[in-house]
Amino acid sequence: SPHPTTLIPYAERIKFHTNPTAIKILEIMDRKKTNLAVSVDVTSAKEALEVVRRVGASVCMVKTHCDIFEDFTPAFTEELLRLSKELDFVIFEDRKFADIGNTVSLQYSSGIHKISTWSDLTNAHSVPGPGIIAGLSKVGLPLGRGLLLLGEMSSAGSLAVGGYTEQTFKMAQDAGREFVIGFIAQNRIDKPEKIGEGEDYLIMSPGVGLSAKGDSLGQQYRTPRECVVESGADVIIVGRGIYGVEGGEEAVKSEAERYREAGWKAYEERLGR
Ligand code: BMP
Repeated sequence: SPHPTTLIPYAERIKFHTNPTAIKILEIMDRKKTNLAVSVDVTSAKEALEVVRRVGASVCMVKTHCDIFEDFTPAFTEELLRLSKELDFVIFEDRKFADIGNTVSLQYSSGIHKISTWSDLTNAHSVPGPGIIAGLSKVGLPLGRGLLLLGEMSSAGSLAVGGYTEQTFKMAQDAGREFVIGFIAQNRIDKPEKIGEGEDYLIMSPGVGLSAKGDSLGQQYRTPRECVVESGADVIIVGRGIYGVEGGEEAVKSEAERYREAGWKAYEERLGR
């Protein structure tokens, strides 16, 4: 039987959250009719902004790896922030923090990237234990930011399975939902028997492709329908499937729309509409 959370429309899940970023994501998804996040993993910040201008209207979220950009400057984040307001999306820096609390608090707030100053959402591995959540929360919570834990990964041979995944879920649950708003995962790792009434988590799944099955480096793709209907994901994350499409700027824009439509159609199917 389907996971109870997956039977509730995005807009009706807003009331289960206090974190401003979680609320903003659900509001945008409902308003723009999109559960699509685009990952702009290009090495030029200038090019990344061009992709964002093309796809921004189709997505609820833009995901970055800011350490990939050869030309990263504060001007990039200023423009990304401006676009996030103009085109109505949330910014997710996919930093995958993985160190002790003190170190991650510095990595989050400082250095060249100052991630906490511009990114609504970021994520962390559970490997170091709950101190990683405390360290990031110290910086991010006063700014209204949100955090996802990596409960599972899309790549072949991932060690984030079984007991690791279960304990990651428990770590998030123990931390409370003020700051940890959900998971990067391939399934609903918030098992119905483990959650209470109104305990709502956002499950975001990367490894999504409508044509390719994977790449040569372990990535594995599923379709939007497999993610949203069969596995109950709330957000689908697409990178190369969108920005890597051949045919130039217009093709990137229409591919984003194609994924948005596929993701939304799957969402409506799971609601029984
Ligand atoms: P692509 O759709 O091009 O394969 O990109 C997937 C994106 O999602 C990459 O930015 C990658 O870092 C990220 N990702 C992933 O692929 N699998 C995971 O389990 C977690 C991720 O963050």
